[in-house]
Amino acid sequence: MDDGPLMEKLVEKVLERSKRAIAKAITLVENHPDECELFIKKIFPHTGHALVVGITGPPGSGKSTLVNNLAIEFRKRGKTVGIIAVDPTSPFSGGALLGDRIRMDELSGDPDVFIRSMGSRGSLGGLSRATMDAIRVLDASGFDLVLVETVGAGQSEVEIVRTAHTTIVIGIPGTGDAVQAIKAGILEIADIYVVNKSDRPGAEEIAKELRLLLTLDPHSKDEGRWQVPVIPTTNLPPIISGIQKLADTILKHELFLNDPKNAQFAFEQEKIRRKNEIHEIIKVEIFENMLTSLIGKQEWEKLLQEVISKKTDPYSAARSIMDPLFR
Ligand SMILES: Nc1nc2c(ncn2[C@@H]2O[C@H](COP(=O)(O)OP(=O)(O)O)[C@@H](O)[C@H]2O)c(=O)[nH]1
Ligand SMILES: [Mg+2]
Repeated sequence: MDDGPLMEKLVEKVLERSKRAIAKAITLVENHPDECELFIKKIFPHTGHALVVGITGPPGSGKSTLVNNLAIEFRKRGKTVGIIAVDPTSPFSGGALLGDRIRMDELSGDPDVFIRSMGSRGSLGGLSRATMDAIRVLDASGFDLVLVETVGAGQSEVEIVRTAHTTIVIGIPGTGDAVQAIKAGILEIADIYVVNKSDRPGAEEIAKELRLLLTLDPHSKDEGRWQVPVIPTTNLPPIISGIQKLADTILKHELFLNDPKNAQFAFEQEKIRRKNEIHEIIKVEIFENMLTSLIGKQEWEKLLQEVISKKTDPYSAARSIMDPLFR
């Protein structure tokens, strides 16, 4: 695509919330970093209206199913919903039951819902950057909410989740999730904690345990501080419960962020998000472009060999590559 009329047309169509154009734009941000840059430049002034909600948790905890039901709930309330599922291991609703699938079809036929999964095709740091840009595309298209499902696997989901205004962390009974979440620092990123599959035994206990752990944070009672709620949910047809409360809580969190009393807090959060994004862009640039211009393939091989044979150490190797930058 050139940067002329075709790109202009795509921008125009994305702003009109054409599903075809949105799909095309997301493919562009995934696969064509050069054109992506110009495209994002053009849509950027139209962004900043959507509430971005990140949903993270271990594989199989019911993220896709929950996102699905949450989208249905928000549609009932007249909100438009964009969904991005970042799950390299399984596509959207991959392991879901037939019932879920039918409901998902119902969703994807709705002109006010857009669903897209993104894989881990992109190289180092590429997926988080592509995800941030995909969120931006949906934001510019005027979706009220953008729900982003990421599989909880450590650092990467923390990165993606930092793009969200509201972060929902999911755990399920009987897996020691609560303790795990704390160990992995996952609880700290939660604005809302969901205990899903609460049709299973032990849900009430884990919810209680989490509420207790949350009060142990010395800042948890600070004035103007958001109190992280723990919400049990069930998404096992025909039993669907806790979703309305979850939707209410998400909107309550949005009100909290928009409250002038919390303007400073919201501003600091926004600063972290934008800084994180700029870092992400620089990181990708450095790895993909600058690194290849600093060191040739053969030099790489030689250097790696030296580290493997312990002739040199990794720090010195990295320094030797970066040296020209600081001279
Ligand atoms: N028992 C029970 N099963 C659920 C619940 N929510 C989802 N599941 C099932 O858990 C499995 C994994 O769900 P999925 O949404 O694909 O999980 P994800 O990998 O986190 O996206 C599917 O078979 C769902 O039907 C729930 O509340 N209770
Ligand atoms: Mg999933």
